[in-house]
Amino acid sequence: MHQHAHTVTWDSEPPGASVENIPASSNSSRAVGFTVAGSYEYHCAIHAVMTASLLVQ
Ligand SMILES: [Cu+2]
Repeated sequence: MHQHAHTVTWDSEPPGASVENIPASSNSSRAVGFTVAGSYEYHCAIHAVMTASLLVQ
């Protein structure tokens, strides 16, 4: 089986938020609590084309 490692590396977070980056890992899950509303942008540090945003309301 072939597993790819990825990261969650934040590019921007709402003022007051400080969610930690998630280091390279594969086939894993993580529970993250978001307590500050707003838009969070992130990418994978290994694969620059992997970008996403997350809206906390
Ligand atoms: Cu990746």
